[in-house]
Amino acid sequence: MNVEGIELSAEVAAALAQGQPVVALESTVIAHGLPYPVNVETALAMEAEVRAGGAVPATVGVVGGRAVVGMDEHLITRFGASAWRDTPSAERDVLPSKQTVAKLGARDLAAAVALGQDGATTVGATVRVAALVGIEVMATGGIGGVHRGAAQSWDISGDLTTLARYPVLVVCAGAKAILDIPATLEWLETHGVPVVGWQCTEFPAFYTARSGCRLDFTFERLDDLTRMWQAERAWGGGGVLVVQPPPEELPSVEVAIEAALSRAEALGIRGAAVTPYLLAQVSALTDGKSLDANVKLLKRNAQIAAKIACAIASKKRKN
Ligand code: PSU
Ligand code: MN
Repeated sequence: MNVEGIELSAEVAAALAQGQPVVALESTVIAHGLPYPVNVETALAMEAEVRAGGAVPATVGVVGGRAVVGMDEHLITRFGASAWRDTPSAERDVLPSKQTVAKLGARDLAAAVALGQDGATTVGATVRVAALVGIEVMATGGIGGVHRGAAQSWDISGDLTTLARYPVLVVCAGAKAILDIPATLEWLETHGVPVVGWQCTEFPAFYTARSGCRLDFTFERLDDLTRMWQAERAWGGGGVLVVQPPPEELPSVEVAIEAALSRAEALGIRGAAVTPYLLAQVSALTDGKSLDANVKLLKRNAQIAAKIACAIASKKRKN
């Protein structure tokens, strides 16, 4: 599909034209969610997982005012290197670029395009671009959600509203407990976004399999999940959230989360800066243990997303 302002890599364009499976990947996790150089390695490892699963990866970002679908290694490295502020100083000195790359939610895309800017796309922005070009599946680590204290701050991630609006199936490990998970699930229910478990019965809390929130539906077989997706499409629904637990659990992150939240509060951090700040703090406070868990679950989600994309594509070919 040709959309003004969106540039598909040759590989992604060919795959979409031929009805081959494609998995969209976000770039905010690269530029704002993980430190350099782990972010670049992880982004490339996710792409490798998607390929190993038989699908084509499409990392999305805005470059010079054009949304690129299918960023190459050079671009991914440039975005990753922009996270230099979160990077240990020894690494910082040898980075190829010290330019910062903005964090773009779905609502920021048009302005970034008009002003010719660079920006990393959040889950929400990636979903919006994916839907425009006909990519049905996306993988990420955790989605944004309703923040703790949202009753006062009104801080609810644009990821949720975008998911309610655009038809993309997003695979994630739930949401981090820096968020109010029950409130996030209530929001998704109100706005009609199905949340289903891939081989799990509880909504995962990113670092742990358990959040205390039970899911209404569990899928054990790809075929069933594909039929659910097709029904959602046929019946005019929007996005679907597919959750699976992290491959390795990191217990007792709650202390780090509480500390991160109170620091953010004391520093008066607001808006788009809140999530990246909390992510970096939790990582620092857990001695990088959270980083390792984070990388593993990102790769695992990419793996499952590839399988789902392949199942959807092959079902379409049969119809
Ligand atoms: N949660 C994570 N890691 C991340 C993000 C969220 O565990 O990297 C990023 C994603 O890009 C997500 C964005 O879409 O943060 C949400 O930001 P906000 O809460 O400002 O909407
Ligand atoms: Mn927010």
